[in-house]
Amino acid sequence: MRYLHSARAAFAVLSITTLSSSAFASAADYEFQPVKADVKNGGGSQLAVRLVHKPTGKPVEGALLIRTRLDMSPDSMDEMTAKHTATPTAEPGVYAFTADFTMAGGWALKLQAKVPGEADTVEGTVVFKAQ
Ligand SMILES: [Cu+2]
Repeated sequence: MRYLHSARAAFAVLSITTLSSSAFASAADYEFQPVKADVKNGGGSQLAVRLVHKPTGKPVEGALLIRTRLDMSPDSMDEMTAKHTATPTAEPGVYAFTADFTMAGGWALKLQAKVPGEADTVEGTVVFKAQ
């Protein structure tokens, strides 16, 4: 009975490993890129990222951004965050934000998104320079 239990546990671990490695491969096909890495410092600054499907090079429309964070980790200030809100854009595959920067320097926009036809969450980090 004990043997049976551990065998089942081993099988479960194996299944999870297989599942996550194949899932990682497909979510890794997507990349967030800066539209323009240099942005204006201060309040009401505009920033935008393009989501690209790397194998085809095509912009990805209709992604649902489930979590975003804008912080100064590129300048070793991980705890320094900036308020930002999503801004509508007409350009396909482009996701724009209005941000209130409080300091000049490097800012990382960290994104988690659900992409149509992709089961796994797509993650990315885009670095901007506010000046
Ligand atoms: Cu700072």
